Amino acid sequence: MVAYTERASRHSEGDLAKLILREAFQRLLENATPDVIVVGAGPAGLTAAWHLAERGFRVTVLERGLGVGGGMRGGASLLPVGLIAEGEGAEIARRAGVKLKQVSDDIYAVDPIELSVKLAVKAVDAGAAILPGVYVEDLIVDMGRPPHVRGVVALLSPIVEAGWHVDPMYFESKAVIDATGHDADLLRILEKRFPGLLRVPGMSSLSVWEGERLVVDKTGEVVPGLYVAGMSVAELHNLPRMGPIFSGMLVSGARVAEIVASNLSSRS
Ligand code: 48F
Repeated sequence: MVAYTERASRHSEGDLAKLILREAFQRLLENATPDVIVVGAGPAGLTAAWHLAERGFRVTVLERGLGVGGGMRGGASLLPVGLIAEGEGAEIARRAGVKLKQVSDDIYAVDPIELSVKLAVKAVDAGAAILPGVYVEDLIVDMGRPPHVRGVVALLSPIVEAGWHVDPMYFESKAVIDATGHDADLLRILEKRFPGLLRVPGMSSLSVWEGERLVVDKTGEVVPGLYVAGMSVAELHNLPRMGPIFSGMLVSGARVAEIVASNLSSRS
């Protein structure tokens, strides 16, 4: 056996704690007031974060879980495969360096874990920060009809799970993207807080190609400052679900990034 001979650092455990605290607070400070907050690190949220960060926007992704990839990680009913149709979604996956295995003339199979982590790597390499274990439970709004969304209110997920009453933290930004998937949490918060403003009827039954097309078509701004991408779009517009085919999620993420970028540039 080879001995591990690396010299022990002169820093005590207390020193290490201070280094961690200083760096963590520095990182939180840098990410509390980004240009764009993306809520949810599923395929739509990660793609949006990547495409916005690539355009030079400061992006913070808040994810209530510990990992990235959202619902995509489980593939097709825990079978380790996701599908991607030829076109813009496949092009986005290729740009992320994901291996696409052609399984028919215009359909590819992908490893959902590879797709999850490579989208996250693209987002992080482009400069986005992904903060795990952060549960968004409310919005910051300028009251009005419609309200103008200026950020989110968040708690650490274990606090929410424990059911404790602890006051939350704020994250402020110029744009917020609801990429929370089937939860459509931010839309449901608006529905509850502003009665009559919008309705979130939930998605419709499965119809793959219709769902893929419409989820991209309906991606966009819901009220000033709040945008929607991925399966939240289907929940808002009662669109068909599509199961473990992820092209529409990637394209919806790219589309919302385009819309946010164009609005922020024209409104600044
Ligand atoms: O569910 P999710 O993967 O949403 P998506 O990006 O993609 C949907 C597909 O995975 C698949 C599908 C395609 O046919 O139907 O399901 O639209 O990712 C949503 C992420 O948001 C997180 C959640 O943990 C998941 O990782 N999330 C949900 N609510 C909150 C949240 C919240 N309130 N605060 C923070 N994160």
